[in-house]
Amino acid sequence: MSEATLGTKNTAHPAISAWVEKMAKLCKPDRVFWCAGSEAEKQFLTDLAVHQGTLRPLDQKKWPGCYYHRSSPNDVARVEQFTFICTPLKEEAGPTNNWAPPAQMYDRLYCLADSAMRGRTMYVVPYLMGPPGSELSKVGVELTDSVYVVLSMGVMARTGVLAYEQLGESDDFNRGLHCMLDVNPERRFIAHFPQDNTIISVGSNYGGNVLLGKKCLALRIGSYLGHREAWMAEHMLILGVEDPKGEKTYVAAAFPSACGKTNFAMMIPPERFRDWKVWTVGDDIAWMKPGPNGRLYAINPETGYFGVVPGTNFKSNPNAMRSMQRNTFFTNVAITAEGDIWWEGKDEEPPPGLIDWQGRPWVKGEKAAHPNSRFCAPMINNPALDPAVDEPLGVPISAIIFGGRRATTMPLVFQAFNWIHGVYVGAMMGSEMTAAAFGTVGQVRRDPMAMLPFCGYNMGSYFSHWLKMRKNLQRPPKIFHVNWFRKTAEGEYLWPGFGENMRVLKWMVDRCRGRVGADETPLGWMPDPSDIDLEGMNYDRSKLEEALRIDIEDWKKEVMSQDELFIKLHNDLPVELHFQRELLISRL
Ligand code: SAT
Ligand code: MN
Repeated sequence: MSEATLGTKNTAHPAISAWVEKMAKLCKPDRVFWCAGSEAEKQFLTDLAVHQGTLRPLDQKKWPGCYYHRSSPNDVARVEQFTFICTPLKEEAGPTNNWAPPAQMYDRLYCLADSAMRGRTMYVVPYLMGPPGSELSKVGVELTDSVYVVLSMGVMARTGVLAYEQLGESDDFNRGLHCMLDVNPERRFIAHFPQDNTIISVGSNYGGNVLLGKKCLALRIGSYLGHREAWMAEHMLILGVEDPKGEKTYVAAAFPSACGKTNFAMMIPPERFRDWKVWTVGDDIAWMKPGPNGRLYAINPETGYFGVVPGTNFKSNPNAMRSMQRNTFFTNVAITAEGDIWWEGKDEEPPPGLIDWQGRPWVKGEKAAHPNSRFCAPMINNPALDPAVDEPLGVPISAIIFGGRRATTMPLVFQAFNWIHGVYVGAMMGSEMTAAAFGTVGQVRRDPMAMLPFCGYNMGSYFSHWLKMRKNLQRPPKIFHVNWFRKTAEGEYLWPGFGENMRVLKWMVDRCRGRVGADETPLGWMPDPSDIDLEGMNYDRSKLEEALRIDIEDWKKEVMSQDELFIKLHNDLPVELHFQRELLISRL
């Protein structure tokens, strides 16, 4: 393909054509570039980004196909305070979301977008979330004036003309508009219009705010659509555990951000489990729907990993390290003049002449990489990528795992008595604030199902939706809660975590397959400590007993502290959750 034909209009779809025309009229770009998703196009856009200074090639011997990007220092993370759910009624967005009336927000954002692309190019990025041909997959079209976004979308989603094929003549596609503006936090909004299947994001260029297929479509709009269409959009990793006989069991797990979802999704079992294998389906998002045999099936709508870099090394997550070895974009890590990169927690010592994420010579004691610096890597690089990732039906989920970062109270693992109890357990999920985070140390920040920043409608209705889904499942997944982060009074971790989590995962798989017993406790079904395989591990069984201990006094406090969430959501909280709490109190 010659450069002249790159970017030419590539669909006659009436609704797409009309909408792009309308947005182009508003934003007034010098040029509209229609992305087709070809290799030639990717090369052309990469060269352009390098020429513009948006991307910088890394040392291509060491980091083939990898590029460096530095963001504005004020634009390094998601912005919950500027994220809006614009449903016609405030109650539809619920008490956990920022809300604005749709008409008012459209006015405000159209005003900001007016002429915003003068002198710039508007890229039209058609994309597909999910495997081609899957009933669960969704089509989106993102309009953006950022080449970095176009290229990152190419990693994270199936972009290009294949999206048109999935769409056919249907008008059911997500409309996403992204304008960088001057990347100013005062003009930064991430607005969702669920009833129009529309997203408008302005004033940012950070992944979670601008790769509109990810949190915006796959979770916020997705959860709204799932409620309407009887499926589930969840902030969950999906992995497959293969036992020595080759039998695979799939689990989905929800942990709040920064609790090791990517590490768990890419886990390498310890030596004792060398005949076992963990396969990654996804590390962040699961779309799930009842399927054959009354089971819940899940797809990963994404095609890449947008992971936190600091702390990632060949010990903590070898498969993530291999995933980012080529064709990866690194944002806000530290770099050298030779195009090598470094971050806190990398295997090697910092190289000489390091430039920090803000472009200044690095000074020891200062952050070299931003704590939320990211890699954007294609999933096909992952040596443990499950071939079923492209399966249109998805994979059958045997277990759903909830977890948080809790220094106290929460035992290493327990299994909910049933689905309704499990929904209660997921709804009360949370992390304890550490000294580094805002708030009081030890206070629990509730993050129901790890969806607090991502649920695109009323959280109470979202719980009801979870409860209703049970009716469409003859064989619902078992629900578990884990906590890898419990500490002794002296502040020492009771469980080593990382690959050793395989031992707990095996117990859960065995539970799903009816191969191991459990003790009934006030919290749920718990393992007899002797049922957790500790062989080949330099670890004291008394620590495991401590990690599994139920402290009744702590649990009384736990139940009391759930008041805050119950009061916040009381208008729409399903009664089942009240009853579950009462039952827990009576068991305690
Ligand atoms: O910040 S992002 O939403 O892009 C990533 C995450 O928090 O999972
Ligand atoms: Mn996430």
